[in-house]
Amino acid sequence: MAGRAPKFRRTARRAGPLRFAIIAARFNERITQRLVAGALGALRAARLGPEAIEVHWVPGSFELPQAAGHLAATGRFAGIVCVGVVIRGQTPHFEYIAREAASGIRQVALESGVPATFGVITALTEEQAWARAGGEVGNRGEEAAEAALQMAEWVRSIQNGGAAGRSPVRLSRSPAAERASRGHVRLDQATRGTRRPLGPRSK
Ligand code: DLZ
Repeated sequence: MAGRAPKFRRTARRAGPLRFAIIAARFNERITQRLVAGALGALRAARLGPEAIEVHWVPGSFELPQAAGHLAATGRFAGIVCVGVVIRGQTPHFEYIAREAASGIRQVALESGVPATFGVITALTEEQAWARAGGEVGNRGEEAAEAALQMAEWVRSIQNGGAAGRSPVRLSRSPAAERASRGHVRLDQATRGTRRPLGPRSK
């Protein structure tokens, strides 16, 4: 299935002092480079300068969530764009890596409160991957960066009293995630002592 991400109206947006990270998986690096270029293009089009963008490389897509977790915990980023290329091989390895990358990135976003977006191509062939890395089906890196920009702006708008927030939807973060984002402490420090121990619940 090949879908097109919605185009964002660039003129209506000011990115301000927000900082963004791009995390890129080295596996299938030649294709990933195109995703990084797409993501950088989208962030620069939002008038973010080099000082507001960091690019970090990890070995493979499996490592993307780990790196995203570390970067989110620094409290330095308004959004994190994860890019990688997973191509089906002859074993189910592909499924594990793709699933772990997707669910891990989602988990980081939900637990940290920092938007982390999924710019990972999951393709059956290398040809399909190139088509989604700036070919005829778009650029998943660019799309993920656009999504991170939109989410970061939306998060900022609701934190500023909802001035731009006509939407009735409100995400409530856990007190721990709130402390982590405000005080720049690591989420595991913020949650220390607040978690219910594992095991059967007593009544
Ligand atoms: C091992 C592996 C394989 C087989 N395929 C891919 C792939 O298609 N895309 C990708 O990004 N990474 C792949 N990897 C590497 C894993 O993501 C990971 O780096 C290693 O399993 C080490 O944890």
